[in-house]
Amino acid sequence: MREPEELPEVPFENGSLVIGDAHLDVGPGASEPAEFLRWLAALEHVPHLVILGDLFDAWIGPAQARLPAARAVLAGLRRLTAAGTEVDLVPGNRDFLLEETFERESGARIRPGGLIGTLAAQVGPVGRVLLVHGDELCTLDLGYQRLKRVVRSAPARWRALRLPAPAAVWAAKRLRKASVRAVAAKPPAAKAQQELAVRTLGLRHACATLVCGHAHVFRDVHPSGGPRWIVVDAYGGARDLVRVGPSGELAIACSRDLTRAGASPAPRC
Ligand SMILES: [Mn+2]
Repeated sequence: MREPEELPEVPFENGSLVIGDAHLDVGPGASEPAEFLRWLAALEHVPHLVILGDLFDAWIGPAQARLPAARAVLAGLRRLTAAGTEVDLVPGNRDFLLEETFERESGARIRPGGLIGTLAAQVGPVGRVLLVHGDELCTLDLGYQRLKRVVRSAPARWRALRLPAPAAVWAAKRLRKASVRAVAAKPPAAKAQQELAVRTLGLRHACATLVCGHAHVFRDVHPSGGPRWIVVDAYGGARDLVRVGPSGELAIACSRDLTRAGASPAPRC
């Protein structure tokens, strides 16, 4: 799937939720991510759930969907969408190979490049929330942005989606190791998300708020001349959730606090 210039707009109703970076291990031999599945199962009256990418620590293509842990997550999402929750997923740098098999089996929609949530109670840019994974904000990391263009190009995707499962698993591990080595070798400034990129994206899409993940460290700031910029913690962190309120306000929360009493062990936050 190509990343479109124009992003889709979806109504962001009262009670809509945003999470990111769960990094679920759904590889061969992985057990079902029980805590995440319990959390999904406990969601009630949620009109919309947006997952800001890196839901999976790696996704190798359609073969992944046949592994037991992946099937359990697909089934969990399917129960949620069947119960009436719209689920949108922005692919991250770890799971950019998510494709139609995932959509068909989960009922979720993949939104390459992100989407815009529109708040009913607000007009103009104030009523528009830009939702992206967040790796596109690391604009000083030229090597990474170049690699991203090549790896996500149509020919590379075509090859990756047709690899037999063992070859794909092997390739995913190799890529992951190379990426860990490359990331460790970079100075922190080169890996950081850039305010200039936040301002540029906010202006391009006329959005007064940008919500992303990828950095795994919460932030809620208002750069001058730019949109309000929220980075959610990786799923499981203390501030890993954005919830839309009745007047279109965005509240920062913790995913555990939404879980019904008794549905999960003592809350971690
Ligand atoms: Mn990421």
